[in-house]
Amino acid sequence: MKIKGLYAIIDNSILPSFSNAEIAKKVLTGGAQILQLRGKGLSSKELLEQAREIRELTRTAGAILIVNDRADIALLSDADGVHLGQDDLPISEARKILGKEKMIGISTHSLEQAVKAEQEGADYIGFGPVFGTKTKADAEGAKGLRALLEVKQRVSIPVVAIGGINLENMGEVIDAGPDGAAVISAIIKAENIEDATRKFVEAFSKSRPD
Ligand code: 3NM
Repeated sequence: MKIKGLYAIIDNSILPSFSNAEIAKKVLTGGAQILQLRGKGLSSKELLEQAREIRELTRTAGAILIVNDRADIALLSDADGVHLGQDDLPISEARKILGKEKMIGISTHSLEQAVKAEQEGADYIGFGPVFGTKTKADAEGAKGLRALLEVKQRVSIPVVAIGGINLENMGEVIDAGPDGAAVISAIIKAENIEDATRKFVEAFSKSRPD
């Protein structure tokens, strides 16, 4: 299982007319192979139920499922891993819950954090926000493509670019060399979620045919 290509983040707080499972079905239909369930504001019970439902969908599709923030929910839903923020459980503590088999990713916002995450045993990092974004209320200022390139050159674990990525800027993001690109609003707010997903997946597969 590799973190590579489109990393679709499922968060129906920005599209409440659909459930997270419904959005997951759409992005899977569009060909996404990595999904993260981001359940900010959900109760633990709701998040676990949703994670289990989306686990079944991703298993059938042969896709990776990562749970945002919650190592306990990742374990209980048998997801493939957890994605941590800088203020969540430290990687070493999350590892005690998840063991070596599950993936641990962490959001980073500087070269220092990226290097530290690798030293601490992260399986992959998110880096951003590359561009300005309104999706994350407490996001830092845009870091830009040059910073992304620098991070990619300095760490050997997979780097997933995040923040303000859309179909217009996807090409230049890919040129900066990340292993993956995480997208929320440009997929979930698209008129046709399946089509938008497909275009992101294709943008990667055209530039990185392997
Ligand atoms: N994390 P969109 S930016 C969840 O910088 C998140 O770590 C970020 O949403 C970080 O694709 C971000 O709609 C929001 O810009 C990404």
